[in-house]
Amino acid sequence: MRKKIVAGNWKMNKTLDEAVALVSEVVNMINDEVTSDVQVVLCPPALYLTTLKPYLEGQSRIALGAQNCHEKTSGAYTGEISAQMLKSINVSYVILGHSERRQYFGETNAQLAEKVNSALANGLTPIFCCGESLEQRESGVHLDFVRTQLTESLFHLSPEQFANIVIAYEPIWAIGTGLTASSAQAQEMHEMLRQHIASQYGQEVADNTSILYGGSANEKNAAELFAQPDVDGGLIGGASLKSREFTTVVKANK
Ligand code: 3PY
Repeated sequence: MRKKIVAGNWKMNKTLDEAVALVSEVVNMINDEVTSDVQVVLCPPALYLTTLKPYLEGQSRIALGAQNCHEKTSGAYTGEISAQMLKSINVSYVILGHSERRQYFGETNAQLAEKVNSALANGLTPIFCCGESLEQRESGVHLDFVRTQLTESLFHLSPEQFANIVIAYEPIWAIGTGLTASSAQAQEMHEMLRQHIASQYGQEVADNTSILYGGSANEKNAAELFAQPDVDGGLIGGASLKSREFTTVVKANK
């Protein structure tokens, strides 16, 4: 049985005080209101992870994640953070390959394969992001493009390693634009992704892989997106920055 997951990608937002307040509120609301077995992952800026950790003590349903890591374990990489460092402060998840990292920092499928390796070697669960641009969708190459992202960054893994991967489909045209894929568009892509995983690793591995939808998912559209058979949750941007909205999205993943 695959896990239902709702992860909040805070991106480069919040001061420390605001981050502490948001985590405290989210923990209280989730504990008071969420009855399902959904796994919640909070991904604040890396700078705050150590400070926020104690607020999640004993909260097995709420884990911490980072938004990126470097592919090397240590060394002369000024300004970077490694998977080993994240593990040493007990972070559990790491978002890899968000389209903003691909677009603004030039991350490639090959580099992401190395980041995935480093994350897994250090016991982190990668939330691997994939997704096409509007031009790719309009020219009909979107399914192939996203398939290739998985093939080139993930398909060197063994089935045992792949079992630790979470996928997040985030169409670039729906990120920060207020546009969302329709539930039918999301389902079409997620179904294709699951088939693609099955073709490499077999149906059991594919059926056990959590595939999240991201890209302007919010409290209004989450329930319909999460109701799709191949949508196992969400990677939530703007709506994860407000405790009430985020909790409503988490509650929608029944
Ligand atoms: C969005 O919701 O826009 C995101 O990019 C989530 O990662």
